[in-house]
Amino acid sequence: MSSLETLRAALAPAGMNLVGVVAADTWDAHAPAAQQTETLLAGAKSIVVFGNGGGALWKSFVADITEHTEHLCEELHPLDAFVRRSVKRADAALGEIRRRWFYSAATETIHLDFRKLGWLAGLGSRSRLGLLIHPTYGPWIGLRAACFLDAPWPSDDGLVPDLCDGCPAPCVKSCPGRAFPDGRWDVDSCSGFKRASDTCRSSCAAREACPLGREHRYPDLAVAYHNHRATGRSALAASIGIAPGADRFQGVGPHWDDWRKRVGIRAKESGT
Ligand code: B12
Ligand code: SF4
Ligand code: SF4
Repeated sequence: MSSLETLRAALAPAGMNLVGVVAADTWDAHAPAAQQTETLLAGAKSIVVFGNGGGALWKSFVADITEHTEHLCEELHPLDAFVRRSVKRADAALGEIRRRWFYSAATETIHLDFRKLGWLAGLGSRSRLGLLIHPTYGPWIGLRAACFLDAPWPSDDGLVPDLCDGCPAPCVKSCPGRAFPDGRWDVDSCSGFKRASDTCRSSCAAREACPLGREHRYPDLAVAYHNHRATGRSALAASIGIAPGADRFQGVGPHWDDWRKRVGIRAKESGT
């Protein structure tokens, strides 16, 4: 088995079932200097990108926190921590290859543009929703980790064609927050609405309206967890029998505005 296959097999049980490879030159041609391979891992030849399609990651995560309740109670961002532990375990598959891992968590100090990375890795197309959407899983995918490697792994052929092409855009019509002022998702309109109203607390009507990958929608608890960290997290804790008060981070809110400040939103549109 190649190192890629071994790594893929090691991360699949954690629910990271989407894998794509980008050639270093391709990434460098699309990335700002601070995110190019020369800066992040000089000599890197390829980048492998891991994501999750549908509820597989959530299922593995819930199994893990059910068995080890401290993985929920003691972590500020338990799902991100689960991803990191899973990657650390799988990393041995890379043997002596020089590499550097990056994560998509909002608390990272280096924010790779994971949607762009996923797109270049052939994991989906850009969408009106602002999310990368996948031919099978639609908007129900997450991008989790990427590894810059000093190894020329074969990259995936071609980009996924525009999956919004020809769609009557129910996402736009169903958004109560008018967050698509020019027909595409706008972060300020969306976060402004979320600040002013609780309507989108447990789910995003625009994401729910996309016809692609409906059967792969995340479980309700996962949707709630991603949409509102405080209420979603308490519902998750209750569902696995964690007593109220046992979770050190119960009540931690969604931090939308904090995250945006941290990553210096908005980066200039690259047009790619
Ligand atoms: C900060 C952050 C936020 C902030 C700000 C969002 C934003 N627009 O940047 C807030 C808190 C508001 C937020 C909200 C959400 N986020 Co968010 N967020 C991030 C984070 C941590 C950093 C994003 C970043 O660096 N932004 C700075 C620059 C890059 O942003 P930008 O200028 O808006 O981005 C433009 C470029 O990407 C450019 N672009 C250039 N080339 C290409 C190519 C493609 C294919 C695409 C799509 C875009 C693109 O167009 C973009 C849009 O104008 C990323 C993880 C990561 N490291 O990428 C997750 C991430 C983007 N978020 C994600 C998700 C799922 C969400 C939410 C749905 C939350 C939820 N409930 O689950 C919402 C709604 C997002 C939406 N509709 O786009 C996913 C997206 C997965 C996917 N399928 O695309 C990511 C990748 C995290 C993950 N674990 O998968 N998020
Ligand atoms: S979270 Fe609400 S306001 Fe934002 S895009 Fe979704 S439906 Fe619209
Ligand atoms: S509903 Fe249609 S336009 Fe909107 S994101 Fe899905 S495919 Fe694209």
